This record gives sequence, C-alpha cells and structure tokens, in this order.
Amino acid sequence: MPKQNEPLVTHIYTADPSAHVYEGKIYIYPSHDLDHEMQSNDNGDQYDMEDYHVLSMDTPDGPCVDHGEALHLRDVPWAKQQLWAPDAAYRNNQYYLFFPARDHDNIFRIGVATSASPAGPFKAESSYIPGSFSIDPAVFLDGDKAYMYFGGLWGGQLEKWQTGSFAPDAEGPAADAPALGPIVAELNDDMLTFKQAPQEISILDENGEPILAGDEDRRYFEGPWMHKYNGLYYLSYSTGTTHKIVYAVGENPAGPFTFKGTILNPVLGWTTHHSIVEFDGKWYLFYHDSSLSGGADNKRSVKFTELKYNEDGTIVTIDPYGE
Ligand code: FUB
Repeated sequence: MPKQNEPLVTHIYTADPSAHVYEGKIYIYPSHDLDHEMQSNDNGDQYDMEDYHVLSMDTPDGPCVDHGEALHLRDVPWAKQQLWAPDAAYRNNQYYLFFPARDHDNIFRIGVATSASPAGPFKAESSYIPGSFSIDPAVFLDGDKAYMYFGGLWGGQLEKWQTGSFAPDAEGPAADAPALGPIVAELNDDMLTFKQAPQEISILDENGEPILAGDEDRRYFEGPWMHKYNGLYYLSYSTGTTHKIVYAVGENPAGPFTFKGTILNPVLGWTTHHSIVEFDGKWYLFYHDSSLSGGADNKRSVKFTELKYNEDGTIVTIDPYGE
C-alpha cells in the first residue's frame, strides 16, 4: 500500500504524473521511465520512453493498480521516439490521452489517443494535432471549454518556435529580456484540433512586470498545470534549472498570471513535474523524484502528498522530504 511521499509503484519507474478523478477513483497518467543506463544531457536524450501505463487508486489510502500498457510508440504512426509527459481528459463520452513525442523530423509535436475506458488501451490518431509543438500538454476543462497548456525549454524545443515556425538554431531570450511563457490553445469540441493558433501566456511579477529570462527561480521552464480554486486560475510549473514547482494566479485561463510562490521544493533528480487534483474535499499534489533509483535522472517514481491552502488562497510550500 503506497504511503504519501513514497513511490506509488516500485515494479516500474514512472514520472510526470497527471492525476484526475474519473469514475470515483484517482487515475494517474505518468511517463514510463525505462530501466536502462543513459548519460544525462541538456537535450533530454536520457528520457527515451516508449510506452505509457495508467495507474489508479480507489482512494488515497488504498493500493495503486498498474493497468498495464495503455499505448506504445509502435502504434503511433507519426511519432519516432520519446513519449514524454502525458495528460488525459474526459469529453464526448470518451477518454483522451494527450502526449508529446518527436516526429520523424525530430520535432516535438503533441498527439491524441482515445479510449472508452480511463485505463485504456488508447488508440492513437494517425497524425499529431495540427499546429502543435513542444512538450508537456496539460488539458484543463473549464465548463464547456477545453484548454491545452504546453511548452518546455531546452530538449522541449520551446525556444525554437519564437517566430511561429521551427528554427533549429534559435536560442532563448537574453537574461534581461522577458522569459518565454508557456503556450495555451483552446481545443475544438472534437478535442483533436486547436480552435485558434496557440498563444503565449505572460507571467508577471508583483509589480506587473514580466518575469525575466534570467530570473531562474521564477521563470517558466516546463511542466504546466492548471487548476481552479475559489474562482481563480492557478498556473503551476517547473522552473527547470532551479528545480522548483512554482505557481502564478490569474482571473482568466489564458492569463496574464501573477507569480505567487513555491509549491514544491527541489526533489532528488534533475527534473520536477507535478499535477494537482481534488478528491473527496482534499487537495493532492502528485510529483516525482529519483529516490527509488538512487538518484538516476531518467529513472523516476511518482509520489503524492496532500496540498494545503492558506486562508488568503496562497499554497503552503511542500518540502518533499520534511516531516
Ligand atoms: O519526462 C520527460 C520530461 O522530463 C518531461 O516532459 C518534462 O516535464 C520532464 O519531467
């Protein structure tokens, strides 16, 4: 039985958890890290994943079930390699799995697969979402609207899309220029296509000024997640090089958002990636670290812990290894 702050499963490595409540249970859509030896580099070549498994728990105190392989790279016609952080959504009486992968030109794109069951198996569409790019899709349903947030620096290629088309040698903004924000795109009712061209989100500091690219404690790196609390939109994300999960709050799902603080202090391993879900009146943070593998960046394990708010709506910072 997994306890809070311990690996949900130990028979496989898992990462990048997107948690949702479906059919009265908590379903977790993680990456499936392979147990192979890889040198870490800034391009993320060590994250060489080939399939997805879906996990579920009837309750946060109950056992965690691995539902087995839900989708494999060989069954995604447009994808060549690297099945990275996925997410799921329920609409139109079916479940959608959204996932990034490199296409046959080595460009990260975002695809969709569907299933009648939250546990899969999922059947991939023949092509990626037209106009999609970069990594880490997170789909947020707001009434009858559906928004996809995505984007990641470095290996996630976000810098290369600043002109609207792929520029292989493009670098990020100078340290004293506004940081690149995550991207948001509203989905059509079919959940398979974007309604409009994706747009960049701005994240502001307490004075209403854009967070700068050199402000690595606060600037966006990868792993966006959106949730709503007391009528406000909470955009949370990884700061990458400073290894924190932080958040910013706004009144509109497309922003702007004002930076608020840290949700999760650094974990063991280079990456940090999370999701936030409400179950039975309590809020939970799902995250990963590399403790089970003794610190290997590419062998991570999903964990969870309760997340608490202060009376003013700010989030209490979590120390992953605290009492
Ligand atoms: O798992 C591969 C990549 O590592 C994810 O897409 C990022 O968010 C980071 O966790």
